[in-house]
Amino acid sequence: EERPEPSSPRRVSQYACQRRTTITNHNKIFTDAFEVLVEQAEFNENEGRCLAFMRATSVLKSLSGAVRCLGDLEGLPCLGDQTKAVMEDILECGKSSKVQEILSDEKYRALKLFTSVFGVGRKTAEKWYRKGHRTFDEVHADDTIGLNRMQKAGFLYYSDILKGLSRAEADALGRIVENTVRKIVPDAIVALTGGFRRGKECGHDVDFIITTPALGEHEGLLGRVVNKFQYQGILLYHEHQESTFDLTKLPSRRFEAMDHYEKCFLVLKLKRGLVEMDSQMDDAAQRQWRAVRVDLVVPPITHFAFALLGWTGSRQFERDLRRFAQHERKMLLDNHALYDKTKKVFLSAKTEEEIFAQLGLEYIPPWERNA
Ligand code: DCP
Ligand code: MG
Repeated sequence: EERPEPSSPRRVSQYACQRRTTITNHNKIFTDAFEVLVEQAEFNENEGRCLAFMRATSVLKSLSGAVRCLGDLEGLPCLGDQTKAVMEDILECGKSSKVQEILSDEKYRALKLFTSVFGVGRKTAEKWYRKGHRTFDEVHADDTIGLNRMQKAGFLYYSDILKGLSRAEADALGRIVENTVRKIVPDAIVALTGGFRRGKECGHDVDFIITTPALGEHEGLLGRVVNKFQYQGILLYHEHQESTFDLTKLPSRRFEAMDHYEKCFLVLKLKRGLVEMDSQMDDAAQRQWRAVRVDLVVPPITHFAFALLGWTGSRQFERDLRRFAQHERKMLLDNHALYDKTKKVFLSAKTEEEIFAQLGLEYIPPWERNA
């Protein structure tokens, strides 16, 4: 197997799943700017532009040093004229005029604000903007707008949720989730996934995959876990989605489609004192708890590795795993399964390592998937 020299940027793969990307980003000045452009393209439903800037962002995150001039980009994939023009601006003036323009754009600012609410997606934000709203006060004052349960919780716990969680808080939650689950099924598996599994220091939520070694024992588990949270007085909000899992279905081509496992989107009370108190005490900090977002996903044990791989992310790493599978291997991959289109068979796997091996990819550990 060919293994590119770490110092040579000339053999960087166009696929994020063939690059090693730690949380250390030497090119934040560029990737922060690109992330604004990605978001703007998303709001405008410009898929091509969105993808171009996402891929460029991801390539820059994988580099072992800062880009100091456009010449440093020679040989790197996914960096087209548009991305280079933005980078040139930043190299010359310290910032991009295009990005500055977007950051002060009225529509961008309103959509960015609205989508920062848990339960408010691009479409809802757009609807509110079209009604002429620019602030939360205007949204709340409009009685033609009906908020769903999730959005109500989103506004109720807005500042707590926006603040996200630290590593220490995620670990404290992990202990709570694990203790609760193990009271029901003593040998249950509770695996931290998402950004914290990749080694991130903070995140917008904590994601867990829960399953049981005995097939079938996972059924009904999630409902009982949520009941226990309620009983403990820490359940602030939950949306339970039943499994729509179908073993005969082929892996979905569409990345953004949610998977079919039983899952629960939660807002839980995290008691203070489990982790260090904040030094500055604002209103919310006077309380003895704060609201945090938690996602629990429950696949059957037979599909644990696929669920874990799919939920570990990053989003770009997942996108490129699927793209690699399809274009380089004629295989379909999603959070449930891997299907070989040539042999017309499902390829099973017990571990992430096995999935990488089935794809003919060098194994990339979670902390190097921050693409
Ligand atoms: N995921 C997915 N399909 C979706 C949503 C998420 O495959 N429709 C995967 C990719 C994500 C992971 O799940 O990396 C966790 O999703 P999060 O939104 O929680 O993202 P992160 O945990 O990576 O970041 P953070 O929570 O810090 O924002
Ligand atoms: Mg997460």
